[in-house]
Amino acid sequence: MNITVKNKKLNDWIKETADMCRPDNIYICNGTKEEYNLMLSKLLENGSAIPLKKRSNSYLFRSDPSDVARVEDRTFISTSSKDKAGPTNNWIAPAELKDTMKRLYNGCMKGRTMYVIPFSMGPIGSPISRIGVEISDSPYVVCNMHVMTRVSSKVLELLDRGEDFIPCLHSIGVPLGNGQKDVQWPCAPIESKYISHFPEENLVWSFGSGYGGNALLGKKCLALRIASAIAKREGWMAEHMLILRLTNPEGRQYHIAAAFPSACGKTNLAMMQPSIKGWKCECIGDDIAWMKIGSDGRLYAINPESGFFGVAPGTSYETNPMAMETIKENVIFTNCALTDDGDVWWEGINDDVPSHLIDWKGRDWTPESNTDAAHPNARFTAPASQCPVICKDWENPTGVPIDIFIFGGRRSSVVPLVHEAYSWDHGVFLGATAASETTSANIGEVGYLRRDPFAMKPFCGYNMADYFRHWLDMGDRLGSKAPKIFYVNWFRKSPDGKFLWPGFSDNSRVLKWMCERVEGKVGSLKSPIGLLPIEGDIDLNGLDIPAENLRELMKIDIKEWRDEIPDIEEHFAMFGTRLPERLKVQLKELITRLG
Ligand code: SAT
Ligand code: MN
Repeated sequence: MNITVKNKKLNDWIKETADMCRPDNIYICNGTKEEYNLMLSKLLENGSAIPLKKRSNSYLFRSDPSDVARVEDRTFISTSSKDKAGPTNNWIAPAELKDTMKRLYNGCMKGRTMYVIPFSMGPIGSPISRIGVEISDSPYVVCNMHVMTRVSSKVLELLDRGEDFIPCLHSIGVPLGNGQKDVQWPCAPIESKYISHFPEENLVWSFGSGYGGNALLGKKCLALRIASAIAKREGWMAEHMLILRLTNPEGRQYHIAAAFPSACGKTNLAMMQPSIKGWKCECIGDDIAWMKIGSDGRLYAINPESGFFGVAPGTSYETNPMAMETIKENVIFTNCALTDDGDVWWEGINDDVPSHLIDWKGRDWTPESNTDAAHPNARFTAPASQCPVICKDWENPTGVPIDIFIFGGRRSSVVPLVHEAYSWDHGVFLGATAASETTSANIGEVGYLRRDPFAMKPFCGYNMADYFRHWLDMGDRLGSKAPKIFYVNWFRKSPDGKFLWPGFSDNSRVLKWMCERVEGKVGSLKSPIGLLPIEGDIDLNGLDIPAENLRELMKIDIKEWRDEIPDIEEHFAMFGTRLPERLKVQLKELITRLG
């Protein structure tokens, strides 16, 4: 071990873990550049990292083809009773799960180094922040954690002074025999992968995967699943939301937090550059918001992360120029394609498709190949500080006061471009019934419609019915200071399968309407599903969109909406008597309005 750790809990945990996993070495991380380079030199040496000639200090990694996304089927919320985890989570009793996993962890780090990564979610030392320590046997994880969280010896100092931390244990699950050569992306087979959470003791155990949220445990595991359970107990919120600041031409600032499922455009919206004159958008976070009620009674949000783990395919100077600027240097790319001149490439990055690439599986690829060159869930890991439109308050420990909540998802039909909730309870109903077509951010079928309440289905660390109740409670506490709630769908398609709305920077038009609703500058039309913009109130200046597209975008087909009801009823029935009465009332009212 390279450093002595004074914090007793940490010291004991390191010892226990080492006894169980039996690594060859233990290394305590300090978050420095030198350390990052040291990890990379190891990764270069064994062929895992491919340096990119075209981007300074940037590297490409190719995962094992079986390890390309989060594994929701293998993700567990292990509470003392199944009921506490609720019907939307996989559950195994803690003793049984720990038993199984201890057998897997036994000797799993042989031939490897065990890295101890002290990190802070949120600015180091801020009262809103939480400390975690990840133990991992993957140098790729160490590098990613450097970018996505604040890894620092200062965190160790806080621990030495007695601060508490959330232990997050990770192993890729591939011990090495004497002299055995490592593979490029070691990981365990799917049936021995486990992403386990013990929210009653603030503990994460992950085994078998090296990819994204399965392995970078500060993100979904700590900052969402564990933090949501803590937030419920302590009266705050941990949400799967981007945070942005919109400034109107008069200089009035609005802060928006928006929840969409993984790979539905949170990063694009968070960095969006408005197409409407005089409006400015700045990014605070693209994935997670922690929110607390401030002394003025308003809700304040921070981004606990310090980097972006964004979906590469589809990212371009057209769709997200600020992301493109963010990823020019110091980036870790995973599962992108490689160009012959040493750059990354992915579907949608630009119009010229190279005549030759190496695809994400390391094979030759030409435009005639009928496979994707980059995996659809290929990612970039980049420091948030490199984003040209990062808000100057993005690390302000007080956070920013939220004016607007947005929910949404991918719906090729039924759901209009935008509607506003009638009330907080109605907004909670909109969040609780949110549905989206699935994406490749999870291993499983892509494109089928599923209810994904608050975009938290994969990330809520306790019974979702109690989570709904928590939202209602927060609304009661916020009262007249509660953010207004809206629901959007950028993804509606025409009957011939084309997107009806241009999206991206033109989404600013919808956000502008929301801000004007907050100010009471514009009215609205009552509809069975919520309040709609009055024709002419959404600023379409400079946008060439056929009138029939707009009509189609805003259309509410009563029959289609009536057809949604049985599915909502079934979704709610899952929660039994735990479902808050106030949501049943909302459903009844919707049914009445639909007539
Ligand atoms: O792999 S992650 O969980 O970090 C990405 C996502 O699903 O949003
Ligand atoms: Mn996410």
